[in-house]
Amino acid sequence: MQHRNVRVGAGVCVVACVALLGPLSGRSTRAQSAPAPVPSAAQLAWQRMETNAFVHFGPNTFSGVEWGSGREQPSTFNPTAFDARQWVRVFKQAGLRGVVITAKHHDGFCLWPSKLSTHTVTRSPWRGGQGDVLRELSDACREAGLGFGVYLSPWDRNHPAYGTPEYNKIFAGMLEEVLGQYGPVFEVWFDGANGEGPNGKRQEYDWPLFNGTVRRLQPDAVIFSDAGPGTRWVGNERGEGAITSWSTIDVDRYVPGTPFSDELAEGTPLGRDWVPPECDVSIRPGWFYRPSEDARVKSPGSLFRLYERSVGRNCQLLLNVPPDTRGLVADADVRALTGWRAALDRAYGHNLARGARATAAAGGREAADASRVLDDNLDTDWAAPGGVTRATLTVQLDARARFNRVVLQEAIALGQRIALFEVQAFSAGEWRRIGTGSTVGHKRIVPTPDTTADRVRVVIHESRGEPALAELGLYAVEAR
Ligand code: FUL
Repeated sequence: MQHRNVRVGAGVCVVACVALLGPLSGRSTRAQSAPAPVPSAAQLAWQRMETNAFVHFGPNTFSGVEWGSGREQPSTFNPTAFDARQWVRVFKQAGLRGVVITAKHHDGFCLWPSKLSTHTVTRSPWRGGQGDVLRELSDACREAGLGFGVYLSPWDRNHPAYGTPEYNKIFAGMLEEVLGQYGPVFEVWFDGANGEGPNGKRQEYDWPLFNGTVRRLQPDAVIFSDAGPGTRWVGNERGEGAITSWSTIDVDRYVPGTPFSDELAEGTPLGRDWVPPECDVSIRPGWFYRPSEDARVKSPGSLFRLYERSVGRNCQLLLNVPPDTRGLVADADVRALTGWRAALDRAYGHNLARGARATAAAGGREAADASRVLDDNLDTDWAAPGGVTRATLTVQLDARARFNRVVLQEAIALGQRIALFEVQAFSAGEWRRIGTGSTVGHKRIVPTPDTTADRVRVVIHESRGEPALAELGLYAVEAR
């Protein structure tokens, strides 16, 4: 996603507004008149995947450009040792749960033998023109238990029909090919970029046709575009979510390629539609592999920070790892991913609050079932009693522990509710604030100063409806 953003005045009202205007419950006419949106079962499963691999692969891998012209020879595409199983092995070891591949990038080159284009693998020397990247990758994903997803660029610099109404039917036909023959697809990624410029071809995309085709063939696939409807672009390619991060927007305000992309990171607190943000970012400076960037692969520490600023801010992380000209994940990327996984395991492998005692007070009384936030089960939660939007949840550890991250997870099957909270630790005879936050959502990682305490509490000040927490964790991250 690369847009020339136009800054538009109508930003979203986030927590500052909440704090100024008072509790959300009882204030919002929309909250009163419409039920708050919740994720579909497919979105819920998708959000729990947390980190997935993005794979940019195609003629650009061999030509070294980011945007192919569509005039490149199909013979450009000729990986010498293609092995989708190697990709999947590397991704799985890194903890990534699914793979989204550029089935067709802007150059129009199809990584599967499409009957609707002449710019395809069939015209390449790879596997004697008999190859099908999607077949091999989807098989490898299925064997390894990873999700298989596809990126398709509507913008097509090769197809002769591009710029005519006919193209919409062709693009929908390509979707049918890609979605109909490779088994379940967990995500379909529609790129909003279009660099045609002032004298370029203009194409009015038929989004209802495209989205309808996905729904018909893969009803459980989550559809990505700037505007959703399944997941939305976070509005930057740095891989960073916003500190205030709502899973909701009003879908009808946005289109793919929206000029309002600066609003997408935070979302809309009382938005009508559940469309959580996704952070796409490359492990390298470019989206496609270039040998000259082998020394510029992000370090494990940098990937770790990306994780905390994406997944830890209620976003999905779609990490691009582009295979090289052999058709393999390059050694430098394998090393970075291995180091990243080790860092994540060291930091988040052990919840210091496990086995602790949790109690909650809400609406002036002790509330039951608080232990559910410590049962390591996202399907159980503690919720404040009906009508109560302020609550305090206290965790008593057996012994003092040192930590510097507090991880909260809302029971998002019920919607996203928490809008303002703080975290306190009991030390030197009093409760001290160690962190504050606005939204939580699926996961919120709150960095705190190094703290040693045996009692921690989360004080929820504002919530759109009764707050419901599924999990709470305390973790110690090494200085890096
Ligand atoms: C952008 C594209 O133009 C880039 O090439 C890349 O695919 C990125 C993920 O999205 O819009």
